[in-house]
Formats: sequence, structure tokens, C-alpha cells
Amino acid sequence: MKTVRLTVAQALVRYLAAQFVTMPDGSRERLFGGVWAIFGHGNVAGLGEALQAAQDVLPTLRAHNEQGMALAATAYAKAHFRRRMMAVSTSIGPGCTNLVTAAAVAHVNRLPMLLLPGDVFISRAPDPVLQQVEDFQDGGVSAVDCLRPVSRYFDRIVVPSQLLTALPRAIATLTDPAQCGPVTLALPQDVQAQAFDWPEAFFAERDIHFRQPPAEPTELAALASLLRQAKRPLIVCGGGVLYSAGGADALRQFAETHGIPVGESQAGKGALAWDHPLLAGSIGVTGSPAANELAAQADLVLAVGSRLQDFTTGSHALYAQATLLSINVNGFDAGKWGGHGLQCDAAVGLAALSAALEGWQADADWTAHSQRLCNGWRRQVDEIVRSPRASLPTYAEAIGAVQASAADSAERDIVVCAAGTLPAELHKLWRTSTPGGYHMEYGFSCMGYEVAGGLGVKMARPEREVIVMVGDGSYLMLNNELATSVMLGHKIIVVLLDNAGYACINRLQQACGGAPFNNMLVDCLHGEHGIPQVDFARNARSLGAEAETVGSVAELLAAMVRARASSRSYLIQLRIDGPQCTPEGGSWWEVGIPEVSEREAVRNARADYEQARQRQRLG
Ligand SMILES: Cc1ncc(C[n+]2csc(CCOP(=O)(O)OP(=O)(O)O)c2C)c(N)n1
Ligand SMILES: [Mg+2]
Repeated sequence: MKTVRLTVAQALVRYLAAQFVTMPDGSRERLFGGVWAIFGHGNVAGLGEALQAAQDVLPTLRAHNEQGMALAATAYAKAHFRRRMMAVSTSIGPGCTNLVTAAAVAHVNRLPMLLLPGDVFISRAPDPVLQQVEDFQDGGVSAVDCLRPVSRYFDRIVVPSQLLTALPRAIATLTDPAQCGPVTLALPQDVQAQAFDWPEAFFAERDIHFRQPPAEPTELAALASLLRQAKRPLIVCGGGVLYSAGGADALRQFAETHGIPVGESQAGKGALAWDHPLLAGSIGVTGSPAANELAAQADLVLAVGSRLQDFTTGSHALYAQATLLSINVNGFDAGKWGGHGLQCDAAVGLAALSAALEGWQADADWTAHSQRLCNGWRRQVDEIVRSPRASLPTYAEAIGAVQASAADSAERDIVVCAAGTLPAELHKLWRTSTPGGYHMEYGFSCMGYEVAGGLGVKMARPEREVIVMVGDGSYLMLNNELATSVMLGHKIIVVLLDNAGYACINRLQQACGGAPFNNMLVDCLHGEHGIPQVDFARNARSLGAEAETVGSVAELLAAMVRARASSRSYLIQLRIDGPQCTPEGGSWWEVGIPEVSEREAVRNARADYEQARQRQRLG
């Protein structure tokens, strides 16, 4: 057997660079678009040396915070519909623990990312090393173990030959439609540097095939039979539709052929163009009146590629009476909430189901009624984004201005967001004609995802305009990768809507009967200097971006035109109204309200809560 002598780190890098994928346009690309790295001890000597020698095939990128770079990697994979991904390398201590939040984001959202944290010496000779977490009971525990619960596959390479099995398993997990999620390969720093005679064949170029598992005939027949009995069916479109090759087209054909309206989850939005006659818009807690009315009336709900989380199902109270069918590539999801599962790829499953339903359509009255609601909601959105509702501009008006600032916004823009009030507003109001034009991280809803995520999206989609819409709270939590976007020349536009606090949680607090407390800056403990007037534009400029502050919706529109023309990352700051969000639509969300309280408002909220729980689907 022909062998080649390399260190563990050199072998790892060579193997990663040998994995290829075919993109939808037919081009052949490396599976890994690059490796984010912040060096420290535990990765600079071993993996750092190996990466430096491989810059032509696997570029190394430096960010400013490990969470930020892992969020960028997560967003990159999402923007590539899981077909391309990145690796992330850190030092052994805080560098690694900084990954946990981002790994959780990727885990919840089923997104691939390869984490390569350095780890303590296997020899234990220099223990305890700088940054080593010492466990009194277990000699094998290190800081890297904090990534176990948020990794779909975790391995620690304690002898070089383990890479021969660990790497294929890592790639299999990262590229499997059901198992997909973060993979961690812990790399003790002495092992990284060890040499080994590797079989040459291990590094042969490999073209990854993304499987699209077909439907099982018995399950298919059961779903077809249930659908044939339905009169008022509704489709819930989840993120799995976008991750399935051909999923968006299959969904459109299925809906049109059988006359079924579609409500979209946060992850599934964009599969159908905003002006499709059967698109009722967002569904669930942040849903449109059209989709939620249809959900309340439907006798059957067909969820496609959805995790059926509380926001999509109104905490399981929105279509609790309907028969639930679930097409999902993952058995864990397909069987949720008493649903009749069809465990297969979305595109393949929808095509097979459509064939099995030949000649069948939903009640013509239901389809016509649905289309009226869909149309009505589209007209309402036109109004909402143009109508002032407070003395300061509102979220809705800002969204309207961002989209109105380019004639081809629905085709060209990708909006990026994750937490705060904006996810609800964008879910209802953002218009996109292209899968991927709506990039919302609403599985973990991680504040701080926005700017770092926007960078990852731009790296995956350089030809699109990437617009990050973010609240003051999320921006202040993590904004430093704006400097990385400037350094790397990946331009993003950041539209920062400042209402001086955590407005969405302030609203939630009061809806739960609570007093406004510790959310808006004005309601927080503050000292003699009062509430800081944060100058976000200056902050952005200090990081190398262009920036301006605007005072009205008209000014925002004009600034957006300048931002679009800029080649450098660009932040626009606008003061908006805190309380005023879009009241149309929405449904109940379960939040634990105190059973006893001195506050009457809390006692009332508890009574409403107990009533609402009666409507929940059980198990
Ligand atoms: C890391 C993280 N911490 C806390 C939360 C809970 N949370 C969700 S939104 C939010 C406030 C967001 O404030 P901002 O970005 O200013 O949005 P807006 O005021 O427009 O609602 C908080 C604290 C979260 N989602 N993520
Ligand atoms: Mg805010």
C-alpha cells in the first residue's frame, strides 16, 4: 500500500480539501468553502502550520470572535442550502467555549459545520496547561466536552489512525439530510503534531452525493388515503422544502395541482414566491391573518419539512383539530405530535404523493376561499408598509422603505435576521420571489447572529444584496464581524432599528401581566450618567464601515439607495417606535405565567393562559 507521511493536522486538511460537490448550476466546488480560525495555543502550531500550506485549496479566514465566525459558517451553510459548508478552528479554552452558542444555532437549525477545537495534551505531561479545565473526577474531560450536546457527531482524536474512521463519519453526518448538524473533532495539540503513514488512497478526490430518500409505499398510501378524505387541506411549508433539491418546485406543483393553500414557517418562507395565488403568507405565532384563518378552518394540515415548533403551530393550539400529516426526511420530525409521517425527501415525497392523488383536488370552494384570503392579505401588506402608525417610524414602514429602495428587491435582496421584533415583522411583511431571499435564523433565535450571519450569507451569495435588519439589542450583543466584512471585502448593508431596548420582550412582559422592567433602557437600573445614547453609526464607522443616521422613512429610502451603491459595508441607523408592531394576524404562544401573584394583571393573564391551554393538541 502506498503511504504518505503527514501530521494529523496535515492529513485532516488534505482530506477536507479532497471533498467535492456539484452545485445546481453544474459547477464543481470544494465542499468546504474555507476554514475560519482564531489561533491560540492548541491550534496555531499544529493545524495552523497545515492550513498555511493549503491556502490555495482551503482558505483560512480570521474573524474577531469564535461565536461570530461560527455563526458566519452556519449562515454560509444555510445560504448554500446545506450543499457547501465551512470548518472552524479554535484554541483549547475560551476560544472553544465561545463556540457553544453558535454550535447550538447550527444544531437546532440542522445546519452543517465542522468544529475543530484544539484540546489539552493527551500525554498530560505539561498539565494543567493554560486554559485547561480540570475535572476532579474524570481525567478525560476538557473544555471541548461542552460541545457534546450540540454536536451531531463528536470525536476526540487521541491517536492518529482514528482519523481514518472519524473523518468519513464526520463527512457522512455533515452531508446526510436527516443527521445533518455540527460535527466536532477535538484535536489534542500533541496529537495534531504527530506524524503517521497514511494510505494515499485516503486522500483521493471524492464527489459527495446528497441523498434524497424516497417514500415508503405503505406510508405513502396511508397519506394519500387521508388526503383524499380531506375537504379543506392546508400545507405548512418548512425549511426542509428549501434543503431538498427541487423541493420548492415540487411544492408549487403540488399546491397548484391539488388546489391547496400554503402557509410558510420562518425557515420555509421563500419556497413559494410572495405573489403566488395560493400563498397565504406566514403561519403561526407570527402568522398572517390569512394563513392563521385557514389554519383554524382546515380539516387536514400537511407539514412539509417542518420541525413543528411552537411558533409554527401556535404552541400546538392553532390547527389542533386538523388531521396532521408530516413529510420529513427525519423520522424524529415525521412522527411528531401524533402526525401521520412520510419519512422521505420533500421533493421526492411530494411528487410521489401527487402521483398517488391523481385526479383528486381540495374542495373548489375551499381553494377559491383560500385565494381570496391570500389576495386580501397581499393587498393589506401593501397598505401596512406604507401607513404611519406612530409619531416615530415603525418596523413595518422601515421594511417597506428597504424594499422600495430597489425595483428588483424581491429577486435580488437577501434579508438576514434572527431575534427581536423584526422576525415577526419580516415573517409577515418581507416579500421575496426566490428561495433563500429570506434568511431568518428562528430555530435558536440567537441575538448576535445578524451581522456575523450576514457576512456568511454574503460569502455564499456574493452576487446578491445582503441586507441585515437588526435591533439595537442584537447589534450591541455581537457586531464585531462588521470589521471582518470590511477586511474581507464582503459588503453587507445593516439597517439598525433603534428603540433603546429590548422592545419585543418588553411587550411580552406586559402581555404576561408584568410591569415594564429591565428591558427598555429607560426601565433599567442606571447611574448618574443616565441612559447612554448609543451612536451606532459612529460605532460602525470605527469598525471600517460606512454609516449614516437617518430620521425618517423617506430618509431611510434615500440612504438605502446610497448603501446599495456602496462597495463597502454600510450601516444605516434609524430611531423607531418601540411599542408599535404590526397587530394583524398572529396566534397564541405558550409562555409560563405565574400561578400566584400580587399583580392583578398577572392573575388575569394566568386565567387566559389556562383557557388557551385547553385548545392544545396533546402528544
Ligand atoms: C443570545 C440571546 N439572548 C437573549 C435572547 C432573548 N431575547 C430575544 S429578543 C430580545 C431583545 C431584542 O432587542 P432588539 O434587538 O433591540 O429588538 P427589538 O427592540 O426591536 O425587539 C431578547 C433579550 C435571545 N433571543 N438571544
Ligand atoms: Mg430594540
